[in-house]
Amino acid sequence: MKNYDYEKHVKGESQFVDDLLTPAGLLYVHIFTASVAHAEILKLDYSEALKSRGVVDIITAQNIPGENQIGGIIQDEPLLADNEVHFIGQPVAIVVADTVLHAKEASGKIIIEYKNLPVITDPRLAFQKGELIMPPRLFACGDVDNTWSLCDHIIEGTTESGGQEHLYLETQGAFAYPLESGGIKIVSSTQGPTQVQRAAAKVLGFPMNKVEVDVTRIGGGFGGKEDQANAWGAIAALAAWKVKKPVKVILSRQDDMRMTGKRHPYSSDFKIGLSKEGKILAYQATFYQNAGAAADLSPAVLDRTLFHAVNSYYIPNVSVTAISCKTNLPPNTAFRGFGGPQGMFVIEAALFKAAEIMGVDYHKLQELNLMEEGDSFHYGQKIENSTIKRCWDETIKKYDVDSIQKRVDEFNKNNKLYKKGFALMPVCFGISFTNTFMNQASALVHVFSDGSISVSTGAIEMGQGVNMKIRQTVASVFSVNIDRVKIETTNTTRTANTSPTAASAGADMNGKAAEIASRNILDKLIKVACDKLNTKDPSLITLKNETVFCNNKPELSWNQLVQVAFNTRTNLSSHAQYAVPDIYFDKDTNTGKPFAYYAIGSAVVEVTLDCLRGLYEFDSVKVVHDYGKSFSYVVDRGQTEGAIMQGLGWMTIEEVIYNENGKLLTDALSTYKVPDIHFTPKEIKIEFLETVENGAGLKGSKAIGEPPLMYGIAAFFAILNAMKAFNPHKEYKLSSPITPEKVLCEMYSENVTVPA
Ligand code: MTE
Ligand code: LUZ
Ligand code: MOS
Repeated sequence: MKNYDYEKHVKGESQFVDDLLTPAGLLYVHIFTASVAHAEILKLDYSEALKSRGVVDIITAQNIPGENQIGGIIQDEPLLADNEVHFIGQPVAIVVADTVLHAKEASGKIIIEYKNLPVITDPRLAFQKGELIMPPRLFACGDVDNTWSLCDHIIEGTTESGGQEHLYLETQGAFAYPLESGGIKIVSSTQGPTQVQRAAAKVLGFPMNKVEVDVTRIGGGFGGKEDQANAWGAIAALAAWKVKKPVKVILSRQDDMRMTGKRHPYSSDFKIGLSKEGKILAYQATFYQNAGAAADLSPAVLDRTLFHAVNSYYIPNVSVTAISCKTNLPPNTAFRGFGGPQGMFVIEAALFKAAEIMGVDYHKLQELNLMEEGDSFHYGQKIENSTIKRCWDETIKKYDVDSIQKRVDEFNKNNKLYKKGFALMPVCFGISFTNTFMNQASALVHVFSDGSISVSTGAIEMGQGVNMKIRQTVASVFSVNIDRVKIETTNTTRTANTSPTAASAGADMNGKAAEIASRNILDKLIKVACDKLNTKDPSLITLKNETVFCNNKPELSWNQLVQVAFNTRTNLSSHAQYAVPDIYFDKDTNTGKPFAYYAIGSAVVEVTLDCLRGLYEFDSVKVVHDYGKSFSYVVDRGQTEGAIMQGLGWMTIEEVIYNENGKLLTDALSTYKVPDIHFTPKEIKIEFLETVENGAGLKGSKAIGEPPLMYGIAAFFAILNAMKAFNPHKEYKLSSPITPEKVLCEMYSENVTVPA
């Protein structure tokens, strides 16, 4: 099954915010931002800027008619800086002009004076100073304190994991225009139209029904537009309201990189206790999350770190604490995996270190501790229909890990300046928003009198193929050709109170809502067919390949059925809501069943390291993944490959660097390296585990958007293994990303000489 969107992308026909037709008289915005990371604003003078050519208006916090507040979870983030600035790139004033150039020119004439305040960029320092987003969170089970004395091995250590730039191809942006009703319509590049609607309504002091948000598609989000599209939507709306004209704001790539938050960097401490056989008895960790200057989604990201702190392993005694630390950086935000990868990296580092000290293979230690069917996580949820071991065993068998080991050992014996390494990575990722209330979606389906079908849901197409999956779902309910089904733009007037398309649950939840709405209409159509064909037994009526059968005899075409239904005044529209059943979580005890199910799989990654230059190449990434019953093979495969690349990048070459003044040094693609075609592993093999239908997923499938990203974690340990082959006696830092520069510095510190 092809994905229709890919065709449009390749032909350049897909329309992103900056491509859409705009109303006449469009004005443009340039945002004047803070140039220091922490300061009191002593003076803001834009009188000269106002006189600059083409300028229509300049808007500051003082002009906001509603609340100057866009914080989602915690109300701690002004749309425009008021008395203080808290990070470089924080919006201070909105310059509206007839062209982008004129807006930018005027912005340069704004005069601002600051009284500098202390800048904190390090989460541990923020913690010491008591700069927290909220009180620390603790998840625990068993009794860690009384278990250490029973352990044969106790290993402690510290890890670092870096930030990550989303680098969606379409930068952040929106345009807005006043409506006749006095309301505002916003066209936004967002994963969360309802979130943009809510933020804009609050800033304007409007009820939500006066703000309409529409999204055709977005050019990637990766979590970066789950919450952080709100500001630009609200800025466009505020400006459109103030000047009473259509207004567009599109961030340049450099502004986008400077102004928006990224994946949260973490600094973590761990302590792990094992029996002499290698069973993990106790695990303790403290995660210092670098949240940036406001909460944004940090509290939710923090929770997912705690949920996934044990990855796929059974550990009877766990105590994990996470601390959201407030620093003077742009507020960090959702990024594919949403804190899960950060948590998993630490337990993998702990196991890697333990294996090193115990003198056993890292992957043997991983294997020994994998969860068994019916084991519980530290927050109480049992793993049911677990495929953790099956995926792992298949990976070992199918890709012959023993022979990989032999090949790597052999290579390393025969080569001095090149070394190979490999590592495995099991992944178990919970599917559902960890905030239970967010697990709802809705859909509106119309069957038109000519038999064509229109579907509106809360899902945002961001390249992940959700529209394709929903189209397939609706077409299969009606047994019609997929070309009959059109997915409409995502619009808050047609589907209200939606969750952002995130947590990998977009296709599951919106697809199920569309499925329910379609079934409602189908039920009515079957009644119509019964009447028309003079039968009282609806079970005799079946639809197949656009044909209505009665008692297995073809009787009517789809078009005829719809025509009869319309003529008999049958309701051919349905709205349906889907709420994920049987999930709950108690935020006081931190126990419950937060996830509908788990996405599961295993990977093995092989790398070749050039020990003279620090450069590395991935020989292969080989995966066995449980997709449930995949019904969109091309989409699922594409998601897996893309997520793997993003995971590899996060662990290796992508390095977000701020200096001590809070200035982003890696604000362009010349300084921030991302995976490209040359970086791509020479071989990517993906095996779909044959498995049963997953009733909690769409058409028996499993969510796929985020989970494979975490296979990339194996890249870090594969490289570390290659470094160990070069110099077995050195203790390497557990600090990612492990850039080529870091590889060199690590391997050649302490007078290590190149072997002759
Ligand atoms: N794939 C593409 N091409 N572009 C994206 O922005 N975002 C990822 C993933 N795959 C993304 C993507 C993230 S972070 C999530 S949560 C899921 O898609 C969201 O879509 P889904 O819920 O439909 O899987
Ligand atoms: N967003 C969110 C998410 O609000 N809650 C989540 O649990 C989540 N998980 C993954 C990605 N985004
Ligand atoms: Mo994805 S981080 O849930 O948008």
